Amino acid sequence: MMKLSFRWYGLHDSIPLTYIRQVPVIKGIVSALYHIPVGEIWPLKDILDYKKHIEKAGFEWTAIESIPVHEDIKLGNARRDNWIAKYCDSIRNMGKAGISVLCYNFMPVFDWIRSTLTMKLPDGSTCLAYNHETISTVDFTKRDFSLPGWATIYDKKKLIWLLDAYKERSEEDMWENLTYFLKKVIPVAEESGVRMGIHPDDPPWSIFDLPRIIRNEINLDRLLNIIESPANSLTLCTGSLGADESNDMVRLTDKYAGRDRIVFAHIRNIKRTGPFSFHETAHPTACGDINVLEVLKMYHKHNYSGVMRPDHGRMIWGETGKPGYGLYDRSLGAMYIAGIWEALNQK
Ligand code: DNO
Repeated sequence: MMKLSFRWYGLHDSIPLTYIRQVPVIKGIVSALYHIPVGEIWPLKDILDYKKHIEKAGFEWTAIESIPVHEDIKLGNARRDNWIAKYCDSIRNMGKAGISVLCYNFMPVFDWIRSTLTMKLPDGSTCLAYNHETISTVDFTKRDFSLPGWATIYDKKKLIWLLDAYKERSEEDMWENLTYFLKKVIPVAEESGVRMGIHPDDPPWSIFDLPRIIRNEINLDRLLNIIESPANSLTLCTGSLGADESNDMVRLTDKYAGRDRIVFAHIRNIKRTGPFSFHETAHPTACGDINVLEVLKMYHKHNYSGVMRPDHGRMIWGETGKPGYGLYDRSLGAMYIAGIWEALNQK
């Protein structure tokens, strides 16, 4: 049974679990311990308390998204062993708590990035959008450069320091550092009953000259080949990879679900607006360039039993909240996915 889930940002999320409970098809919650600083160990007790809270609301905690990977690990700095040991302890603890899916990413400095968080669509809703020209003109040498609001986890000084550090890292260095990390954490994940699913780079190309490697089929194959283990798997995100036209999401879903190397499915739709530019859309196939129906057929064909969630939605009905993570449009997305899944089950 595929586990349809909903991402929830914890006690500070403006959306309470009781609201998510009213979306009839949602069985699981995807979340993280947001109070633990990047790199530090997730204590078993904190995981168990949070899990209890989620279960009391009537859900299973189906996946952790994410335990962030410390920049020292991605950079291959001397201190990485210390952070990797802590990462391993967090994996052990989640395993002890009975949570078996871990999403993470290996993007340098930035997680997903957009040029605007409030692009207006013709129907009056707003969405996140990415325009490469706008992003390329951000000048980090200017003291007053600005990025969309959420990209402020680092202060400007630290950000510039990090960007400089990555100037000396090539894509091959990133592969080396990822391999080093996986060789240490995957055996621990195996022992702990945890499957890790790397999230692709979003968007799937280089930004600000940073080396980004999880962005196409060749590289996904390379990643999976580093360790042939179910614990070394994918979070397949249709909207991230699909922003690049050459990533055929139907075929890739078929391929990787067929090999049981997807542990977490992110269903998001986007519309490409030019080379290296796109905006996000509502989930249905007709709204964007991702054939969501065919993607779901592939998951169904391979009896996918992992976690799935509607990813980024638009802001509709006047809702305000975390960019991409409002309640309303993601709920519509969940209903759409569940409807298709039910129909596929009838065949
Ligand atoms: C964006 C998300 C990502 C994802 C991380 C996983 O909305 O899909 O932020 O959670 O990249 O580590």
